[in-house]
Amino acid sequence: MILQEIPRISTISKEEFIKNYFKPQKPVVIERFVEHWPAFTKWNLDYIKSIAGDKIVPLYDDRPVDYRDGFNEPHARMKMSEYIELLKTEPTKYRIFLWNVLKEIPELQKDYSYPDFGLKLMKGLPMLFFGGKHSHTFMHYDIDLANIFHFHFDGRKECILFPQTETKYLYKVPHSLITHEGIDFAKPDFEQWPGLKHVNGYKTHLGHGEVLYMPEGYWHYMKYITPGFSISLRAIARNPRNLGRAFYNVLFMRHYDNFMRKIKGQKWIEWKNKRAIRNTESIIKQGNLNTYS
Ligand SMILES: O=C(O)CCC(=O)C(=O)O
Repeated sequence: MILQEIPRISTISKEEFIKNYFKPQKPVVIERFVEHWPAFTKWNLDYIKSIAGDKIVPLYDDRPVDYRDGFNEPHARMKMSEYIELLKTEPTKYRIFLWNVLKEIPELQKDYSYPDFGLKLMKGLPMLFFGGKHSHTFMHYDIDLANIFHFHFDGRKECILFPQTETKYLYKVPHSLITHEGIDFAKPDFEQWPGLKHVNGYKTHLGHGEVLYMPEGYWHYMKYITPGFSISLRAIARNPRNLGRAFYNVLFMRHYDNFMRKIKGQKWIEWKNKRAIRNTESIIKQGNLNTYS
């Protein structure tokens, strides 16, 4: 597995962004892009607690997928004030995932603006993510294969990314957007998951006020080094193939997966996990691969 550092720049014009990162579909971290946003000085966990402490929030942990859970269904709920106290006092696996700012804390809109990167951002979908020390996401990509601008606040977060070209080595679970849930991408076991020896990706650590650009359909794994939160702004996929896959995922794939969970139960999840292993193993058997570690 090769993980090259994602390039970092202080700030960028839209012309440079389009030429150097959007067109070649390469990730980048922009370190000082939001220093003029009120959010840069205001946004921390205490501030969120003071304006949204009474909200009941949906929480996700890293438990294996269970057929009884619907697609993206939360594992627990808690008052935001209790959740933030938990984040600040002890490591917790609970994360908030895809929480719509406009609907849930509209007041936060005063603190940021939609940057002009030369792409049309989807203004109705600014999403918030929170996590406690050491909590992490599955390695996944987003259902709409969008271009994602991920702004981080009040903490440090490790990010590992792979382009879609690496999917064949990643033990992708069919009819889903995740890799096999047994893999720990922070410390991969190459004996158990030999496909990962051949994979070529990117890594970075995001700090307060930094923005990570993730190109269309990029796989991403995020691990919170310290408690913190992020907001993602997104622009629709431009590559017609990615756009087609986005429509397929939204209109067909997730409903088919839910339907199969209902009729086949846990056997469906087990079959998908086995299939993920079989697919990558057959790529390895075909040979002629780069080996990085
Ligand atoms: O940071 C997280 O908790 C997940 C972020 C994510 O998956 C996204 O921005 O699409």
